Amino acid sequence: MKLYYFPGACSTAPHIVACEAGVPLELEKVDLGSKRTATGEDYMAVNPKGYVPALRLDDGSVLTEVSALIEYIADRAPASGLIPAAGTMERYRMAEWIGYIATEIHKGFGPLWNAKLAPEARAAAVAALARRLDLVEKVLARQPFLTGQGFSVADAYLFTVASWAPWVKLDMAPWPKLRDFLARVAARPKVQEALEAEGLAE
Ligand SMILES: N[C@@H](CCC(=O)N[C@@H](CS)C(=O)NCC(=O)O)C(=O)O
Repeated sequence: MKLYYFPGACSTAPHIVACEAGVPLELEKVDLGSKRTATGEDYMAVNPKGYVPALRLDDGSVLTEVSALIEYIADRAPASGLIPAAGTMERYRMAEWIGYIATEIHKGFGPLWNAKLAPEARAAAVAALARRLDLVEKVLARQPFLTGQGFSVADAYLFTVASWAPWVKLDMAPWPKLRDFLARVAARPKVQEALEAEGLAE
């Protein structure tokens, strides 16, 4: 399988899941401006949506959307415990978190990447995102990971998007448990492996 990625973008979530699951991945970096890949492929032909991530499967087909990729990769290694079995209530709880992270937190960061955003619009975007992070903070106050005691695909996704805070100048002081979570996840050897492969390790 080949993951089309950009360092530190949301494509890092499926990359972390693959490292944690022990699922081998080939990596191909995408220039999001020119829409060309490192080997010169036309990325729009790979993924007409034009954004990362995309996963080229072994049969040549392409799967897109972070939420689909993290489930697909984790399901290749069920013994890793990164995702509950399909059809169980635990799996729907995981889907609940993945949906929340994708639509409320990942996309909640979106406006903050716009350096030309008017101050009032930025304040409104920060306030909306803060409400979403407040809920995460409450959960992480009672358990180390989103779904309980073990690291899961949802944690890989949350780690990836919440790590954008310094890039968009979001002050994380209101969420100390989330900050602890980020440090705890960053210290995981397989997370370091993914970050190093993307040229992001500290
Ligand atoms: N709904 C998509 C969103 C993907 C997304 O936002 N990708 C960003 C990086 S985190 C991107 O590639 N942006 C560049 C662009 O849209 O041209 C998913 O979940 O995969």
